[in-house]
Amino acid sequence: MNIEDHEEYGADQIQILKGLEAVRKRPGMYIGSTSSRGLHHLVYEIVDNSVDEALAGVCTHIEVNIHRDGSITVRDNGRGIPVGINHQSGKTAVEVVFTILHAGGKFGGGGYKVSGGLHGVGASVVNALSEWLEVQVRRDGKIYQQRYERGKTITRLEVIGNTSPEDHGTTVTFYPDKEIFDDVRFDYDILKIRFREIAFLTRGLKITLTDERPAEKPRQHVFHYEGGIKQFVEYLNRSSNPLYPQVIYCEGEKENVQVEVAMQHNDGYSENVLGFVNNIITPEGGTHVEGFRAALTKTLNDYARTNKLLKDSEPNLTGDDIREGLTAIISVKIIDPQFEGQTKQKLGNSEARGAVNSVVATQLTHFLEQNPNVGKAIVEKSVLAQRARDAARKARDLTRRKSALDGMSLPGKLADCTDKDPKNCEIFIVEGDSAGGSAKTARSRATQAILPLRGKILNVEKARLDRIYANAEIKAMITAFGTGIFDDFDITKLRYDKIIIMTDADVDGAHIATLMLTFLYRFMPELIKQGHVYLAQPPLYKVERNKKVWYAYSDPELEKILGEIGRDQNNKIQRYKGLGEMDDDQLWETTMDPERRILKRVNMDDASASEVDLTFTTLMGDKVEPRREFIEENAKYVQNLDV
Ligand code: TTJ
Repeated sequence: MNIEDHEEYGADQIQILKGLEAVRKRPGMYIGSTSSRGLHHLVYEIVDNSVDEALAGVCTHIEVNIHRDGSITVRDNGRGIPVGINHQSGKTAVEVVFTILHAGGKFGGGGYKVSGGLHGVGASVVNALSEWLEVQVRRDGKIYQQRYERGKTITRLEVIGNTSPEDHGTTVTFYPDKEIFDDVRFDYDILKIRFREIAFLTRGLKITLTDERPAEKPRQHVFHYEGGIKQFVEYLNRSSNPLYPQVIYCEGEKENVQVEVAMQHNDGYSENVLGFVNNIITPEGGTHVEGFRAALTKTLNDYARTNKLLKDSEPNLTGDDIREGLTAIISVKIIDPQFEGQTKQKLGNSEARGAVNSVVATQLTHFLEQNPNVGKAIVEKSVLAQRARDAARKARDLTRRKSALDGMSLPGKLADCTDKDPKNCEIFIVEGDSAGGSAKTARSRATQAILPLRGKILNVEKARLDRIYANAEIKAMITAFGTGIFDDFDITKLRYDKIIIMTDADVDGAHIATLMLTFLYRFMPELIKQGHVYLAQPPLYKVERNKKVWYAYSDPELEKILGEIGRDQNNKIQRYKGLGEMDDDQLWETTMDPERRILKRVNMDDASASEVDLTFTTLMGDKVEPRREFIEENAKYVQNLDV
C-alpha cells in the first residue's frame, strides 16, 4: 500500500470526512464555544501535544509565534510525530493525527492526556476548524510537510528538505477559519498567561511566545522555570509578605497518581489554593484538593500537639484557620481523570485523594521536624485566625439574631425598588452620598435600587473577618443582596439580577470599584461567575454645540465626535471628574437608563483563573513596588477592571 491509494474516496476516507464535518457543524461540542475562548483553545490543543513530549522527557522547548498574517505556529524539539504508515488506517501517523477524530488519548503516546471535557479533543479538531493547517516534522535528517484545508488533505506527506541528523521536532502552523469563529485574532495576553502557567507546571520546559503582527507592538516572552510550581507559589506571593522564607514542596507517586505540591503562607488572610489536573486548573477543586486539605489539617494539629504549641485543653485548629494566608499549588497527573460538578471542573477520582494525602502528610511532617521555625509560625498564625474566627462567629450570630427579630431589616441607606421580582431588578452601588442622592432622584423607582456607600469601603484583603463583619458598608451590601455569604450563600435569594457598581471615572473611582470587586470575589464569587456583577460606565466628556449635546465615554470617542461636528470655538467641552458633576437628568441619560447606558459585565475567565486572585492581591496588598509595576503594565486592564 502506498499513500496515493488513499486519495481516492475509500470507506475510511468518507468516515474521516464525516467525523471532521461533524466538528465543523457543531464546533461548540468540541471546543466549548466559537468565541475568543474557543479560538485560544485551538492553540492550547496543539501546544498540549508538545507539553506531552516534554512530560515524556524528550522535549525542552516550545516556541509559539503569531505571524504577520494572523496565523500561528507551534514548534517543539520533541521526537517529531511518526511519519511511517499506520497499518490500521493505511495512512501516515501524521495524517492520522490531523484527520481522524480521536476519542481522547494521545496517538502512540499513552501519557496523561485528559479525555472528556474540553481538553484533549485532539489536533484533528484544530485542523477541521482551520482555513488551512501545515505540519512539518523533522526526523532522521529529513523535513516532511503536509497541508490541509478545513480538515481536508491537500498534499500528501512530502519530504521538502534535509536537516541535521540531530535535529528533530514538530512544527504546526494554522489559520483559524473565519467561517467558524467570530473573530480570528489571537490575544497575546491570553496566550501569555496560559503559557506562563504551563511553564510553571512543567518544570524545566521553556516556552517562547512571540508577536510578529504589524498592528501589534513587537513583543516576546520567555517562560522557563527550573523550580516549577515552587516558583509558581513565589510568583503568586510576590505582592505579599511571606510568613517564612521557604516554599514547602512535596512530590511523589501513589496508585498511578503523580503528585506535586508547593505551598507558602503569607501574612494576609485569604486562602489561595489552586488545584490542577494534567496541567488544567480545577476551579471547583475536587479529590486532590480534599486530600491536600485533610493532610495539612491533620499534620499541623499533630505537630502543634506534639510540640506543645496547643494546650491539651484547647480545641483543634480548623482547616480554615490553618489555610488563612496560604498560597498553594496542588498539581496531579492522572491517566483517566473524571470530572464532576455542575461545570465538570471538579476532580472526582478517589485515588487522587489518598495519593495527595499520603504524599503531603509524610513529607510535610518531615519538613516541619526539620524546620521548627516554620511549624511554629504556621501554628501561631492559625491560633490568631482561630480567635478572630470565634469573634466573627459571635458577631455574625448577633446580627442573625437581630435580623430575625426585626424581620431581616434592609439597610437604612438603601432606596429599594418597588418591583419585587428579582429578574426585573437592579441595584446601583454608588460611590459617595452626593452621587447617591442624584442617583436616587434619577432612577426608575420600579426596577432600580440605590445603595450609596460612604467613601472607600473596607479593604477585605487587609482585614480579618471580625472587622469585616463589623463594617457598616459591607453589612449593608450583604443584607441588600439577600444571598448571604460563604457557605450560607444562596443565589436563589438574590434580590437583584444586576449588581451595578457606579464610581467616578477616575483613579479613585477605579480603586473603589476594585475594592468592591475584591469583596464580591472573596465573599460571593458566584455572583461574578454567574454574571450578575457590572460596572457602570459614566461618560468622560460632555460636548455642547449650538444647544446640542454629545457624551463621550473615551478619548477616541471624543475625537470621533469632534471630527464629525467640527472643531471650533462653538464647542463647549466639559471633562467630568466625577459623578457629582452631573445633574440627575444627565446621570440618568448617560449612565443609568437601560436604553442608553453602557454596562461592563465583570467576568472571570478560566484561562486566567490563577491570575484573578493575583490581581486582587497585587492591587490591594501592601507592598508598594509590585503594585506600581502592575498598574503601569496593565493600565488598560485596571481601567477596564475586566477581571
Ligand atoms: C509519539 O510517540 C513516538 C514519538 O513521537 C511521539 C509524538 O507524537 N511526538 C510529538 C507530537 N511531538 N510533538 C508532537 C506534536 C507537536 C505539535 C506542535 C502538534 C502535534 C499535533 C503533535
